[in-house]
Amino acid sequence: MCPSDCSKRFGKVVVFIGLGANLGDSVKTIKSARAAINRIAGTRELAFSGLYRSAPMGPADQPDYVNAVMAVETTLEPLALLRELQAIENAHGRVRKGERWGPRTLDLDLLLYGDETVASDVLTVPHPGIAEREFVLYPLAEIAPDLHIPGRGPLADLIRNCPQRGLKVIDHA
Ligand code: A4P
Ligand code: MG
Repeated sequence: MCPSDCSKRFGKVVVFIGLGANLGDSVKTIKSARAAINRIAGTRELAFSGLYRSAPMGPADQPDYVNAVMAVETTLEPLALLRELQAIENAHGRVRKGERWGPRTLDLDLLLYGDETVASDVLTVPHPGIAEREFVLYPLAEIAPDLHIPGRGPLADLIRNCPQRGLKVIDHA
């Protein structure tokens, strides 16, 4: 017989991934990362937001960012998925210089993993910045307006508390 938590262990989980880039051809990189995420075993795209441009959060002496949010369903556990995302970052020329919020060719953040919370040395889910970042909240609302963020509340409430400051849609797939 199936154990009580079998749907979580054997089923698919809906996951939201934040994509960001601000070095090189950022639009091309985001599109290439989307294709690479679709090639992860047991993982399939459900929705992809428009591409948004925004001023950098953090050090100002870096180019504007291109951001998007992608919904997938996956059979992978959170840590296995994080490793896949980091491999895709690396394959797109990501260099980690240790500078907080410094420029990067590609950043893939695991924003939400179903309604689970994860708090370990290497992974925090929901992503700690999810509630304050316009470049996450607005693309998220475009593809999942009714979302509830574990521990933070309805996405619609978070959006109300996060006015748009120069975020621009630049492309729709
Ligand atoms: N990690 C923990 N939780 C997570 C998670 N939910 N998703 C750990 C992904 N990684 C997670 O990440 C550092 C470590 O965080 C990883 O080794 C992983 O184990 P990193 O990608 O190597 O470094 P980082 O991205 O510089 O750090 P951080 O603090 O995650 O930065 P953020 O939050 O990703 O912010 N401005 C605009 N306009 N748009 C942006 O997209 N992005 C950033 C980076 C700064 N400014 C930005 C944007
Ligand atoms: Mg990151």
